[in-house]
Amino acid sequence: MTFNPEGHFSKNSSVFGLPKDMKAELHILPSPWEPTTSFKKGCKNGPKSVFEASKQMDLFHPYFKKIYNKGIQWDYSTADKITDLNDKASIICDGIQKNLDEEKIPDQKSIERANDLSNTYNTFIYNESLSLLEKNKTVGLVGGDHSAPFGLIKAVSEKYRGKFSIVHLDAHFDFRDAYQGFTHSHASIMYNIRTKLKTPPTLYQIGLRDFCESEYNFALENSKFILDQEFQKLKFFGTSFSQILDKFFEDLNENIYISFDIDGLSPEFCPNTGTPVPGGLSYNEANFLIEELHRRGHKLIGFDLVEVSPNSSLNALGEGIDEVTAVRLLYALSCFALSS
Ligand SMILES: [Mn+2]
Repeated sequence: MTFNPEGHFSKNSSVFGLPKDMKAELHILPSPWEPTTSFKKGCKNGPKSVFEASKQMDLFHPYFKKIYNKGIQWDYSTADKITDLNDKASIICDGIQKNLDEEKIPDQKSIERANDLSNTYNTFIYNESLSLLEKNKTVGLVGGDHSAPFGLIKAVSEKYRGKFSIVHLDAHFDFRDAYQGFTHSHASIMYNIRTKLKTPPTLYQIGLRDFCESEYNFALENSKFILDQEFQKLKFFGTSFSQILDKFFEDLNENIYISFDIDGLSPEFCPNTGTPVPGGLSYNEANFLIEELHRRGHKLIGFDLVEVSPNSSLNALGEGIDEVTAVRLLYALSCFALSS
């Protein structure tokens, strides 16, 4: 059967309604991983809701056109293995967080066990990513919380020997050293990238508007960043978004990895994410940023989209603004990767 993107997508189709057996240059790893989420849970349901929402989208892209013909595969088997691991780790992490809430000191053994499970998870994602990268596939990851892509970034970093930049969209720096005792917490991903990789990539951060002083000081030494307040102020005084990007990205490496925490956007586009913060980028700005990086000749060598939580009160998944927004960004990122 030939695939007709304007026809009806069968129930059995894969992500974006594409055929399941399609030869694909891009592989997406769905990761329902969120044991260390500290405020609102729910991003473990992100991959499923994004997958469902992807079937309601038209494939023809106004900028990237019909690049989907290069193929996108959704790796179904990954999610099952991660669900098991996430359930085990969550029981331990929830206990630790309950202790902290009651102002009790959590026992060190539990923290060690939680960290061991995070390491097992990271190794699994690292191995999955590495075997795909060795076949010259590009890998994207849909989380889950922001600790989810560490293994992927590590694998990409080894393949490119650190010769790339990470573009990080987020309301938070994610520079916490072991948040709540968890070395691989959702708030520590960029700290771990900068301190645990042999050849860490350069880091460009945008959307930042909720952080502690030590994270800010760490950022001064470890990344190029623009605080959301400064960014909004520049716009109020009439600097265009495109001019802001010109200056911010002037020394960006040709090869880039995009790490997209959905809470980098204004919360109207992600009301159910774990730690929403007022302010941030609009959906149109994020889309423009993705297209603009392609237009400037950058190559997208990997990406993640994390912290997407569906509205749990909706009966059917894939119909809330969180996943409807996320899936369009996922598609733009996928098209960018396929065009690289
Ligand atoms: Mn984050």
